[in-house]
Amino acid sequence: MLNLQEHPHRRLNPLTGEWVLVSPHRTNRPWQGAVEKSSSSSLPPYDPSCYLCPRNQRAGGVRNPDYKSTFVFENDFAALKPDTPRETSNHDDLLIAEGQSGRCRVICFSPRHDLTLANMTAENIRDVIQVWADQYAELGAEESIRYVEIFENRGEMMGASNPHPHCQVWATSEVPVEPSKEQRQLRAYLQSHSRCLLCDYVKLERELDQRIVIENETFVALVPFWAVWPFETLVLGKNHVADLQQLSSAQRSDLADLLSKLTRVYDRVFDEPFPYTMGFHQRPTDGGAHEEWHLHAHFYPPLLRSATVRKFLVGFELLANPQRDITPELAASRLRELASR
Ligand code: H2U
Ligand code: ZN
Repeated sequence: MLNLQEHPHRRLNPLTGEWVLVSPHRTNRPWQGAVEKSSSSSLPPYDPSCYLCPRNQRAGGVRNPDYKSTFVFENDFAALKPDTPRETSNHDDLLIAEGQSGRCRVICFSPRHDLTLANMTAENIRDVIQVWADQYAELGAEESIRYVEIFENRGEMMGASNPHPHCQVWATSEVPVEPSKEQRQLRAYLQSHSRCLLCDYVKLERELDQRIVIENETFVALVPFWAVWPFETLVLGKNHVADLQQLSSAQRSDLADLLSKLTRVYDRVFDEPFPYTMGFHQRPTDGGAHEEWHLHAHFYPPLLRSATVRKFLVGFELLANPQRDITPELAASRLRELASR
């Protein structure tokens, strides 16, 4: 009998169609690899050298306004530009390229340099959610924008360039790789089952109650059955909502409540600010109805067994498929225990 808490096995991610290898028996192996330095130093509420703090000058010379809550600006080093020619080139079906246009923006969550989602109030997080929804609508309404990706890199380990609470928005003229995979899978499931994959998934997880971390009226945070990162979570609505803009006022408050609780749980895992990349996947803005799309957010934190030991996707993971040792069920029970403190 296959025991998922004991025997090596692989699990299918139905959102991407990709597999992850789970090796529960391996959790006791010794570790003599890299130990990253822990980054907990207390920050001032205002840093005169921070390019995101109010009134300060950014690279390129523009000065930030004296903003009081959130602040959005065009990324001074944007990876995508609105006026790029969208031509394609194809050399013998082997060297294929397509011009990509788009826009990149930065959203500051707060004028306070020393805050994070975990120590902002739920009301302030709600203001941020409002800005996310507005940016999704505004950028998505542009003729050439087919997809809007909102994401936060938190902590030096994840490449955040600055501790000031902020996220990025990249709006692109094509649907990028990860949301494309999800779209294909969501569509195929809708066609074969006549129901939404994520509506069914959240219902099943709530019935089983093995991987749920926290939930409120509208949203659930759970460690997905197919999680790759040790403490990865998926935040999803109990009801079918396709994008941030469609959330009602009460649902936005519930999302703020959930994000506030989840980020606080994360900071308790190693009693240190918990690094992660998080971001939303939502309905493409290409004009399609996209009944298959169900708004959700992924949290991908790299930490493994302490604030200084991280997981790397190398070796077999880079050449074959991702692998994990601690089971998603164990990770969920650890997070759930921290949530109840
Ligand atoms: P990250 O911390 O996730 O790298 O986001 C910060 C972004 O801010 C980054 O994309 C931009 C960088 O290009 N930036 C500016 O737009 N202006 C600046 O003065 C510095 C950084
Ligand atoms: Zn700052």
